[in-house]
Amino acid sequence: MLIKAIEKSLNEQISVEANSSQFYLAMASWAETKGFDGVTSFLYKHSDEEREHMLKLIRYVNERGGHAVVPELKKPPKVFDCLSHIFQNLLDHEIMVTKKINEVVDLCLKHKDYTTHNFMQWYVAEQIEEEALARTILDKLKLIGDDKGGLYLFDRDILNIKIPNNN
Ligand code: OFO
Repeated sequence: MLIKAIEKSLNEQISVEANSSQFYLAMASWAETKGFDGVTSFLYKHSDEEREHMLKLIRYVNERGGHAVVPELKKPPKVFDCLSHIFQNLLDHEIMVTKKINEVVDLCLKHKDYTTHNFMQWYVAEQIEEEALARTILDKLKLIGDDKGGLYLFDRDILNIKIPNNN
């Protein structure tokens, strides 16, 4: 059985994951309108992964006797300046997500909920990889700058990058 404080913080995390999915969906839609096919497909997949993260939490909360709440979604931005802007946003967002996950983990320790603590380790590991991937992509984009040929190749090569999924 989940204690109320843990249930509340897991429900907040459900909202974070749902809004991550929504944010990346908006990025994917922008990239699609600009003809970046590789980036579009990467971001649609990333958005799907975040929805999976949300679902995993929903199932866990309900299995442990709590009630997972399907959250309201914030309206994400419609327009982005460029690909670097997208991936800087993505990295900043993932850093915020990591902070939120760490808060859940802290609370688990405070309340000695070792089962949820164990469950959350999947998210802790996932965040390390997601942040590292976003940093690698941003570094590549910084090297490319405004070079159109470089951006074309980047858009093609990103199709080969696997989004972390510790399943
Ligand atoms: Fe990348 O955020 Fe989910 O956990």
